[in-house]
Amino acid sequence: MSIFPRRVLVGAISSLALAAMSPALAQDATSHASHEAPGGLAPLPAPKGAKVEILSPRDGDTVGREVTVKFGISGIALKPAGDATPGSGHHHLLIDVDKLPPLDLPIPADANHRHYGKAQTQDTIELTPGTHTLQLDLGDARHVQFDPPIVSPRITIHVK
Ligand SMILES: [Cu+2]
Repeated sequence: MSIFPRRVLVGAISSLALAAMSPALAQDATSHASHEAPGGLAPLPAPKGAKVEILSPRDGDTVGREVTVKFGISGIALKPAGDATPGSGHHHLLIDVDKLPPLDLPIPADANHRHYGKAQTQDTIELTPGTHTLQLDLGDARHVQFDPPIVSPRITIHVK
């Protein structure tokens, strides 16, 4: 005599009703009624022929850790930040920046985006050994880039 194990067929799987009680977020959204783009600053048109250029160092140069960068400008006036003379701007040095910042916002001010709001035409910066890129980017009185941006070629330098 053998006892056959009885097969238990589970015919139906009862669904688990997870009663998730999500607390209602009572957030007031009325302040978003007149929503604007985060930047919203209109870039000024770049004067025809306006140019900026890194006069030194030169592309491909090997330099020491302290590097004096000389800024060239033509076809547009150099003015301090805050001076809204039409057709003028001030230099910004972009260090190791691959992509230009948004056009409708002031250029960020940080270690990689240096402002020369006193209309300086050069700066001595300190870099770590290795390869770095430098690029000039002109900004208007509000530190906003032009449209199209007035930028120098991006140069690569090697720091010993
Ligand atoms: Cu600036």
